[in-house]
Amino acid sequence: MASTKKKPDNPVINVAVVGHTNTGKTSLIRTLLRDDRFGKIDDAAGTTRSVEKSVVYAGDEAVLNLFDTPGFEDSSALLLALEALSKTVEVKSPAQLLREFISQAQRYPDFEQEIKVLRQSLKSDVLLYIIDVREPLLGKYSDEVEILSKAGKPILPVFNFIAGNSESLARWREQMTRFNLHAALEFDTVAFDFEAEKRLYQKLQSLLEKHYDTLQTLIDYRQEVWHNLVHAGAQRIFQLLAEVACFRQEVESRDGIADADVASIQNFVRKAEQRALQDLLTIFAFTQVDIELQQIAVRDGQWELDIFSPHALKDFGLNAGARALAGAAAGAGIDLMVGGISLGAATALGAALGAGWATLRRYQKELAALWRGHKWLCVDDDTLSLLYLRQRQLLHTLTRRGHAAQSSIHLSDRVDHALPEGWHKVIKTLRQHPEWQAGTSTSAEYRQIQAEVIKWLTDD
Ligand SMILES: Nc1nc2c(ncn2[C@@H]2O[C@H](COP(=O)(O)OP(=O)(O)OP(=O)(O)O)[C@@H](O)[C@H]2O)c(=O)[nH]1
Ligand SMILES: [Mg+2]
Repeated sequence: MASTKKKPDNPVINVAVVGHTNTGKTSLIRTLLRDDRFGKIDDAAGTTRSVEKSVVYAGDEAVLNLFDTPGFEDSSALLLALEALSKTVEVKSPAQLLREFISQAQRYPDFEQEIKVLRQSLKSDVLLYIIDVREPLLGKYSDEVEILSKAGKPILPVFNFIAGNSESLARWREQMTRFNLHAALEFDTVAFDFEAEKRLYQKLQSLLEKHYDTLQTLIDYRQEVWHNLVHAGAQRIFQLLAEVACFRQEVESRDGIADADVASIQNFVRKAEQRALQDLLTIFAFTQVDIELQQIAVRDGQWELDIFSPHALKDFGLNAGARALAGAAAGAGIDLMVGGISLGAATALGAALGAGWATLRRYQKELAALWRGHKWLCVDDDTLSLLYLRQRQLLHTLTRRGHAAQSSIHLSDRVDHALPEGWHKVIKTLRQHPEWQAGTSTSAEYRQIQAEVIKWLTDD
C-alpha cells in the first residue's frame, strides 16, 4: 500500500465508498485509481470482505484516501438492532449510537461486515453511496441510507449502471431527494471518461467546502494528465501516418512489379500499425482484460482484421470495389507513384492519356519519368484512410472507458467514418516527402501538418 504523504495544513480527505453489496464499489475505485489490479470484483454478492485503503495523488501529493468497504446485506435487520440498542443505552447523538453498537460488536456476529462499514463511515469525511439503479426501490435501501446518515457525514449518492436505464435513474434520483440528498452523481464505469471523474470531484467540492482548494488541485492535476495522455496518443497516430504515407520504394524492374515487393510493403504496413496499436494500449495502460471488455477487435496484440482485407475497408465505410477500379497499379493496398502523383489515387494517368494534349501536358513530367522508368511503389489512399480511421476509433475507445467494466457496450456503434477536411491534401503532402518518414523532421511544414492531424484527433 502506498504511503500517505501530505502537508499538515492540507489533510488528506477520507472517502468511504459504501453501499449495498454488488453495486460496483470496488469497480468505481479501480476506475478512479486507473488500476485494474485493485481489489476483487465479481458478479457475486459479498466480494469485498474487509476495508481496504487506496490513495489518489495529485503528483506526489496524496489527496484522497479511498476506503473500499464490504457491501450491506441485511440493512433492515441492522436498523432494527440499532433501534433496539437505542432503547437500552443512553446516547447523545446517532453517531454515538453507532459507536456504542460497534463497541458491542461481539454481540452481533451477523453484522460483522456492516460493522466494518459503520466504523469506516465514522472515521471518514464523506461517504460515496453507490447505487445500482437497475434495482427496484426497496425498503432495504432506505434503511441503508437511514443507517449511514447516523454517522453524521455528508453523503454523495452515486448512480451506477446508468447506461440504458434512464427511467429507473429518475426514480432513484427522486428517492434520494426525499432523503435530502440533493447532490448526486451519475457514473458508469463502462463509459467512464475524464469528464465523469471531474464531476465527481466537483460534487465533493460542494460537499466539503474546507477541502475545496485541495480538490481543485486534484482536478487541475488530473486534467493535465488526461490532456497529456490524449495528446501522446494522437501524436503516436500521426507518427504512424507519416511512417506509412511517406514511404516509397523505387521500382527497379522494367517489366512490371514483383509480387515479392508488394508483399514486403504490405508487411511493412502491418508491422507499423501493430507497433502503433501496442504503443497506444501502453500509453493508456490498457490490458488484455480491458481490450476484451471494450470489445476492441484485437487479438494477440494484432487487429483481428488485416488492414488489407476488403472487410476492413467495408467496416469503415470505404468502398472495397473502388480500390480495384481505381486502377491500383500494383496490387491490393499498394499504388504506383510516378513523379509526384500516385496513379490509383488520381486515376490520373489513365484519364490523362485519353484526355488530349492539354491534360497530357499537365502530366508531362510524370509521364516522362514513367517512360524513363522512375517509378515508386507507395501505400494507396484507402489503406492510409483505413489506418487513420482505425487508430482514431481506437483512441476514442481508449479515452472513454472504465477499468472495471465486466460487460461492455459497443463503443464502435458510435463511430463516425468521415475523414477530416483537408485529409487528402495532408496525404498528398506527406507522400511528397519521403525524408519525413523517420518522424524527426524539424521543418515548419512537417510540424504544421503534425499539429493539424493532432488537432483533428483531439478536437472531438
Ligand atoms: N455493466 C456494468 N457493470 C458494472 C459496472 N460497475 C460494476 N459492474 C459490475 O458489477 C459487478 C459487481 O461489481 P463490484 O465492483 O465487485 O461490486 P461491489 O459493490 O464492490 O461488490 P461487493 O464487494 O460484493 O459488495 C461486477 O461484475 C462488475 O463488473 C458498470 O458501471 N456497468
Ligand atoms: Mg467490492
